[in-house]
Amino acid sequence: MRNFIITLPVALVLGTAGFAAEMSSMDQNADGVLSVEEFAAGYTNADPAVFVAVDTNEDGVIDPDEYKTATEEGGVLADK
Ligand SMILES: [Ca+2]
Ligand SMILES: [Ca+2]
Repeated sequence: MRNFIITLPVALVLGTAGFAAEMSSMDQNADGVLSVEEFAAGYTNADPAVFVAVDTNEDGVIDPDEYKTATEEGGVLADK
């Protein structure tokens, strides 16, 4: 009897890992969210208004969901 290996969608897995690594590299105090200072250090050319635009629930920090939305296609941080 053969064993069948189910191939995971590799691109999706790698994309998720890349996003998490990128955010954790900016999360200097490792609390899982980006403060305005951490964001500014990671995006030195970003206008302060961009932080406000990314922080959609207006709690003063960028959480992983907000960061992911902002960096996806069409988001404020998406590469055009
Ligand atoms: Ca942080
Ligand atoms: Ca937020």
